[in-house]
Amino acid sequence: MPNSKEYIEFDVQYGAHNYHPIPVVITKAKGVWVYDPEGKKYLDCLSAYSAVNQGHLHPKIVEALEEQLKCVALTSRAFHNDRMGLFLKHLLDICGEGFDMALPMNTGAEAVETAIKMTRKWGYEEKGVEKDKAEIIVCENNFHGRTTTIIGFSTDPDAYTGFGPYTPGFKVIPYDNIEALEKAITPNTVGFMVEPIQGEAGVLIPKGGYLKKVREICTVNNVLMILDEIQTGFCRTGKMFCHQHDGIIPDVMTLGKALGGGLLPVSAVVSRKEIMKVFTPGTHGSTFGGFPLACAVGDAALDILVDEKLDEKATTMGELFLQKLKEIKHPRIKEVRGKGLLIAIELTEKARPFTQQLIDKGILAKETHDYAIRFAPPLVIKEEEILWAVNIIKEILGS
Ligand code: IF1
Repeated sequence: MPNSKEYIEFDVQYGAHNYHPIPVVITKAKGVWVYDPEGKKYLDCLSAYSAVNQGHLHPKIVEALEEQLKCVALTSRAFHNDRMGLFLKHLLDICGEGFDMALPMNTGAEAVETAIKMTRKWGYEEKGVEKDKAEIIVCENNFHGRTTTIIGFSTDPDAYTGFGPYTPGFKVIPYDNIEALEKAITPNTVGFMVEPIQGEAGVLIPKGGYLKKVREICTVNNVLMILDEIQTGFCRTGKMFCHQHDGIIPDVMTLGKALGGGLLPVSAVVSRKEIMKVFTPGTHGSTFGGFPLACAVGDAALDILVDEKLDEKATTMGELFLQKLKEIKHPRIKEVRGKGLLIAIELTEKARPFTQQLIDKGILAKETHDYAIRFAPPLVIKEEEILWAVNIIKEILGS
């Protein structure tokens, strides 16, 4: 059996170098713990970027997958299947008021692309914007995926350099800046797409009331408010969806990651019929979108969030984690911030060495943009596991 070093060599030799992974090889996982080939265990504080909110290999989600495998896995949308419609109803029921139609896709980026296409077509057919003049506003330091259109409106040079020419029709404004949004809106603006908390940017939380004001401005200007909850959704921030902290309802939501229960890529766009009706047969699709296996896993993934009250757990465990981290007064810590179990420590120095020290002591966390380290464990984490992690962080910072 190869060892970690050899597995890494295989990756380097045969895989494109589009990542610089932390030098840990994961060969087994269960709940909040992952294991390397040498048997070392780590507390997973990344959760595959919030795609494992329910914990690794949750038995009920695995069982749902195994049961569906006895029936049918993939039909394509050329035909109906007995899982998709009921799964989408389940998802819409969980999304609550303001959402009565969904379009299933696979990755988050596909959901974002779907939302962009829907918003543009709605702009032309319903708002009356002149053909090919639709504008969508996005924010600096956004992360919405890696397709050519999406990276075209990224402000991260690593994400966009060398991939031009870019898709036109996007405006970039500062995050958490209402005046900038008001100024950027023109008669051709069809949508404003924003993350309720900017995850990749380092867990940037807007000032209170930001989303409420965005909602008002979008309503007054007949601009679709598109919230990308691919990372903040499904209980990560202590509510089923992050925007619920602000008591507002967006026009469109993109969803993904934890919708797949840590097993499969399952994403979706949710909105209202009068917007989603712009999609007519043949105008959009994908081979796997809404396939029975994904719907079975998605149903179970949603059930776990509700049955295990993972919104409440993310709230209580997140408050504990945040409070304990804030108590660590240390010159190397510039700021500790977070909502629910989406937490970041911003250091006064480069974070990668700190990340390595965490790994040496059995905590898998990842730095984001040099100085911040994100802590986003599965929402099933227990109090004693959080306290164990905090003690290790204290040990390292104390050193
Ligand atoms: C990578 C970041 C996180 C997302 C939001 C859409 C997508 C993502 C808010 C696209 C995906 C992933 C992608 C992965 C690393 C990770 C990431 F660092 F890239 F930015 F989580 F913060 N909207 N985020 O966070 O979903 O197509 O990946 O399913 O590309 O390196 P996807």
